[in-house]
Amino acid sequence: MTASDFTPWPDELVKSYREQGWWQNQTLGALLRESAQRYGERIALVCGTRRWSYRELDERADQLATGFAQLGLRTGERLVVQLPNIAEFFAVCFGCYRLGLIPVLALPGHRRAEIAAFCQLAEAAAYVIPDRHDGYDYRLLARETRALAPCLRHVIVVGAAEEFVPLQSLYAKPLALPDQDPAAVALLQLSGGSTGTPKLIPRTHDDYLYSVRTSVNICGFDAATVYLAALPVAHNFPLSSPGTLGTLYSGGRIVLLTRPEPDAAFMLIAAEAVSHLALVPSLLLAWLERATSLRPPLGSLRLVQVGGASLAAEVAARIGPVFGCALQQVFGMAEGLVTYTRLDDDPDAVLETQGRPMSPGDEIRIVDDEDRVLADGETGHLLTRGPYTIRGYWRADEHNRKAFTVDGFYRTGDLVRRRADGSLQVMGRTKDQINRAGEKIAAAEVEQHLLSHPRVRNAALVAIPDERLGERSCAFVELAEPDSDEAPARIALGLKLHLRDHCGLAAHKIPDRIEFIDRLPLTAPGKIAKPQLRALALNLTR
Ligand code: J2J
Repeated sequence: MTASDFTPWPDELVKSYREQGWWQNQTLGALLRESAQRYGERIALVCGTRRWSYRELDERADQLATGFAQLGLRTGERLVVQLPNIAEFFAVCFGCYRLGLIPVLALPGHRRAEIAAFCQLAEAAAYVIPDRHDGYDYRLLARETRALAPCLRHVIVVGAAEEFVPLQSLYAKPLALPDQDPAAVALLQLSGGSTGTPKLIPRTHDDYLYSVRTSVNICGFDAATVYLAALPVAHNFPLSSPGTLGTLYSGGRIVLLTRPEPDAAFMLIAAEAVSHLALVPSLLLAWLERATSLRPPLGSLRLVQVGGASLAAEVAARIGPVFGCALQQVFGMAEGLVTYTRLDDDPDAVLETQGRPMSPGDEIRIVDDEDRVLADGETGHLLTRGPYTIRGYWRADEHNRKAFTVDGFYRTGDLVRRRADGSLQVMGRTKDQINRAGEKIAAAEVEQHLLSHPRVRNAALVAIPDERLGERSCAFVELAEPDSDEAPARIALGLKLHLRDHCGLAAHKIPDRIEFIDRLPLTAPGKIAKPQLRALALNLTR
């Protein structure tokens, strides 16, 4: 790895994080080994009709690590892993950790544009996919990606592999593997992003495990926890806050939900006696509505965590009466910082705030536009650093100079205020992003793709508030030849197809609405006036 792959914490902080026992010199591979020794035959994973014990998951990880090595993959190399909520996700990831391969955690919804970019940026040596999922054939995507990313030496398929390598063939008789370095990068998370190119987030074993263990303590996970993984398992929230890793650390059981439909979820909750789950607000809303009419038996539920996007207090207040369990608000980011409301907080704090940072090592600065620290109660930019917040994105030196202060604080792009009790409230954001049902869309990325269409002279993407999704996207487009006879709806459809088929963008990034405009409004320095466009979009939908 080169220096800019990963920006280390300063030496004196590393020393202090170790002295305080925050970083414990353990790898993710070792965490599973320890849990397997402790919990052996207990069930770790439920995936459809399959049940894997801790011992079985541990063995599969060793077998795959060996299989990966025999395929010629080497410690420090990257694999783009794009798997849905299936047991193999865990076998593959732990196989990677054991060999020191670095998984790039892509989401099932990503398509050619995203996957090719991840492969190129990470110089990935392999790409792991399911054969099909949710009606989509990932082998087609693999063929397209291969042509764009010559660094890929292998495509590994869960299921029918066709010309690729079947994952099944990689479960090899385990050979002894060298111990991995806990200070090394364990995995690459995806950033929500606000620029035209995706950013990868290097998380080390030390820092990630610290966040998992601390989350476990705050959220009360233990060996009796049955965690329903309803969100995509690769996402930072269900992976580490405390999520599936927290469950495996605690000796609990992970129940995998392949698609987050409420009816299937309610059946699984009842059948497996699920106690904990994590949702984004849009899913929560859909589940609450369905549960209100269906009245499913949800007596096993103890805690529903909600995060990833703003949760309205009225919606939050319905969780207790409808689900019969407690709520925890979670404000987090794949870059690091996670805040939680505590299980013993006043109801007011739980309903109205996004909680407090999980670690005493989290430093929070709320500042004005000139980086001057603001008083409690004032809304400002949230900056943070600490024992599990990255100091730099993967291979992004130039962007890092903007995204981090010189003293290493990460500029989150979120606007927050702090109450006297220390709880944070998320008030908005400054990053040019759309938070659609918890999925982050970088406006610049979609705008660039729109601009690649010959009919588009200029384009801007903004968020419109949406009752169900939280936000949806609206693209304002200036046409090169605005006087065409073609119906606007047809041109809009053409642009959407261009984004999907020509650019290969994930479905959630295709604008929900496209509006044509003669001239995009500009600010004095000549930048597109997005606040004006947001107001315009709001008016159009009224
Ligand atoms: C408002 N905005 C929120 C919240 C995140 C736990 C929980 C969530 C994420 C996550 C995560 C919010 N209210 N409660 O990684 O471990 C917005 C903010 C934030 C961005 C990060 C975790 N919770 N957000 O959502 O990397 O804008 O992580 O900066 O996907 O989501 O997005 P992401």
